[in-house]
Amino acid sequence: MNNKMSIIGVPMDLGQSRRGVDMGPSAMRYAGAIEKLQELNIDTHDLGDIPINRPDQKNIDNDSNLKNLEQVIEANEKLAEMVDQEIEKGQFPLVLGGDHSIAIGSLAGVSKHYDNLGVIWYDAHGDLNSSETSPSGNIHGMPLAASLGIGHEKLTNLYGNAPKIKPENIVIVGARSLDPGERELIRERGIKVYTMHEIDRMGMSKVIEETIDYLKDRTDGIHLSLDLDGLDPSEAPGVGTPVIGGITYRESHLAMEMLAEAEVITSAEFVEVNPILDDKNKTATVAVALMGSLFGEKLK
Ligand code: HAR
Ligand code: MN
Ligand code: MN
Ligand code: MN
Repeated sequence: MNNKMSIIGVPMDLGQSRRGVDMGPSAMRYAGAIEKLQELNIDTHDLGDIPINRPDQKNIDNDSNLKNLEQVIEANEKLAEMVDQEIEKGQFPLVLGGDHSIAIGSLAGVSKHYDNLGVIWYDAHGDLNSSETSPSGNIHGMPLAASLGIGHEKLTNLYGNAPKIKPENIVIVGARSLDPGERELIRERGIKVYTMHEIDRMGMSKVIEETIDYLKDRTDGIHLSLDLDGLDPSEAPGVGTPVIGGITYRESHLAMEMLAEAEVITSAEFVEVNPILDDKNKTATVAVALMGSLFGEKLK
């Protein structure tokens, strides 16, 4: 793996409706993210947090029903530019969220550098809604769709023309809460999904083995987008939209170790950590432990 890493914090909570996820980057730093990476001899540069402009009142776009659209766009443009620049300098970008709407910016920036960017979407949700299919108007339920070129034009064409990624280069792991429109899209576009059912039946080891095999040949880089709500709420309670029956810490730990061994991940983000809803910063601590595994703790 690239041994030079840039950390970018995105204290964003405008892509959903529960306050506190904007403190996710602080919570992960407090849980020792930077020290963990430095212990692994990774040359780590913490670039701090991207400034987020808050709307001064409740802010729902009239035409599209999207919440905080302008602010989400503005922050994601800054993030995309930063991620793009860091890769240009030869750095591995590690983005700390913030709600999952920030994946729009991460993927927009990363995708500038790859013709066939792969994406592992580790999440209880598909995040494949558009303004038409979204039950909530929350943009954190839309980043994967937006990156595929589906949804509001200002989101799909953010920092470069749509699409940023191709449906056949995506693997979703851990899904257990998919809206009807998301299911349809998965079927229509042939997106590969390992739901909790497959993880139960096959085991995480086989799931990740297949994921790596599937993505390795067809992609020239792989972005890991890890939503902490992919894990079970008993082990990662500090998330805004918990769904029971999730991935265990041990399974996640194994998944990260296997990705580290395969040396396939070229950029990553850890999102949806909400310390206000957490139990003594447990979820950020889990996130930092998983970063350790992903960035080679076992191999050193
Ligand atoms: N699918 C629902 C929606 O679109 C809930 C999405 C919740 N999303 C996240 N990110 N927490 O995965 O509103
Ligand atoms: Mn340095
Ligand atoms: Mn998500
Ligand atoms: Mn989720």
